[in-house]
Amino acid sequence: MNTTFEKDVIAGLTAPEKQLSSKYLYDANGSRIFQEIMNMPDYYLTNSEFEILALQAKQIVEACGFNKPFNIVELGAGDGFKTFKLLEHLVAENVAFNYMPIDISKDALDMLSKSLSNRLPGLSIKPQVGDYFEILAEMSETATPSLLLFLGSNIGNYLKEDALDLLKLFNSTMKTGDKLLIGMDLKKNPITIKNAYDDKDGITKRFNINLLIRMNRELEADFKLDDFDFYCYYNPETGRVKSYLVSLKQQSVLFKKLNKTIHFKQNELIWTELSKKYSLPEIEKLAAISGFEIKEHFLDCKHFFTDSLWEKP
Ligand code: AVI
Repeated sequence: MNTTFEKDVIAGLTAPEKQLSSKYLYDANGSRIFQEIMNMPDYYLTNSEFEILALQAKQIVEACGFNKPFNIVELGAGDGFKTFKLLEHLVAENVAFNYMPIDISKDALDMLSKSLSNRLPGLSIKPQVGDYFEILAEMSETATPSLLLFLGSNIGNYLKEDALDLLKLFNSTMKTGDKLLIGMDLKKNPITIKNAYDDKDGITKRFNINLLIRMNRELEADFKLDDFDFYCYYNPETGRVKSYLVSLKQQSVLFKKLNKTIHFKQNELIWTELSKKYSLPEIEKLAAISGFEIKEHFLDCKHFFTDSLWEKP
């Protein structure tokens, strides 16, 4: 029986236009490289969202308007670095809430819980290991109001229909009056966006090439790393950054574990990632068709990024 990864790799690399899902970029090594990306000065998304949460925590919490204890449920919490500012504000103001980070990685949640308990001893933290939807579905049965956090422009990595399905699924697990704070990267000077993804130090290239290393290790493939390069472009008309691996020559790659050989033409592409940038009217449309009402957009001072607060009516 093939694993989902194996099935997805076979389907993606035998399709007429080769592609691999960006979720596979995040093995342990890929997650470390992504941390490096988040620290690059040109990857403005990190600082923009950090600024929003650091400077507007009070306004965000007020706009939620909860008048009894509530849960803050973070989807894909990661290292919780940005969320810290929001949590710090709430603890300092003696607001009654539980912080429930959800992640599939128990290790990531253990590290996050430990560091948060040290830095914010007053915080009530209830980590939830597992699948978003199982946990959200369980929580929809309690009467406690919830603020869902889906930060970091993660929604931008989903194809249009998948993003809509995901938002509708969030909506279906939420109670009337629950809120969703969703981080979305905004359309802006295309050069600024290009520089965030096509970095001169080649960190984003390493992030993509790591997927070949992962397939070599987990699927016993024999990708020659030097025979592939990285390419990405931003289309300001669609707001889409598309990232690719490029086969530099005609070549065949053997996947020993799958008993399969995949052929590549010279300059053939493997599409690895979509990073969608939005305008505010596009965000408003997306909220409406997924069943939400927008309470407020919280933007950074450069208007690069928004954490938008949506309500389930
Ligand atoms: C995780 N995600 C929001 C990042 C993005 O900006 O699309 C992943 C990334 N890919 C290349 N750089 C960063």
